[in-house]
Amino acid sequence: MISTVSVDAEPYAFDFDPMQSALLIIDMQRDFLEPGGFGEMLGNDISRLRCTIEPNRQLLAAWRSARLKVIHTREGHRPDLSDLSPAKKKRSRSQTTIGDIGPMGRILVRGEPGHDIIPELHPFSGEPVIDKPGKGAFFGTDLQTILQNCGIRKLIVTGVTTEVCVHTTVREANDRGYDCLVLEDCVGSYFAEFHAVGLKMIRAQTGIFGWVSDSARTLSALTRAGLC
Ligand code: C5J
Repeated sequence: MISTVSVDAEPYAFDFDPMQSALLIIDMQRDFLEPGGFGEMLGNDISRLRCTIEPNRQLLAAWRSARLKVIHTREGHRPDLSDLSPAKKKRSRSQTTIGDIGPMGRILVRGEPGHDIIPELHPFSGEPVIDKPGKGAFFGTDLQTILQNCGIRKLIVTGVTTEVCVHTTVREANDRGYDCLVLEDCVGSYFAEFHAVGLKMIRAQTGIFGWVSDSARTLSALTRAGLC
């Protein structure tokens, strides 16, 4: 029985008990990542997010084959938009905004094609999917209840975007007592400088928000531990 996996990371090794840890994949949704989606419609360079798909796919395959816990999140709102605050609606100021008809259905509305997770990383049945109305995965969701009930203490965090939903979630997790490892090739931003600084902020001051590593070092730690 493996008790600890040790991942080479910054600012120092991230050690985790695989039975008390979960892979948390943030918002790998079609509207953010796919050609013709809302993200691209706003003029963003989606290749900066799409480069995270393959490392996430490999990590997810290893995680599943080791039978470890995976949790997915999606940012989005109820079809009647009753969980969309006026402030969030106002701040998404482009001509086409949350709830409007976009290239892949109503933008960031649950059940619409663009709100779905990309096929490469689509959840398997039995894997929890957290529908979140905000940037952080803890706000307005039952994520904390699920983590507590499953005995999860540490999170390996991937997804998009580095400085928005990934960062907010890591900060929320940090304040709730969870240790977070963020994998730099598995998180992405439309803005290169925000990605770089976002990661730097996480590992600064001996890991003020957590640890940073990458998929290769994580996979090699799983292999060393005999988990893949
Ligand atoms: C996420 C966003 N998922 N950038 N959303 O980061 O609005």
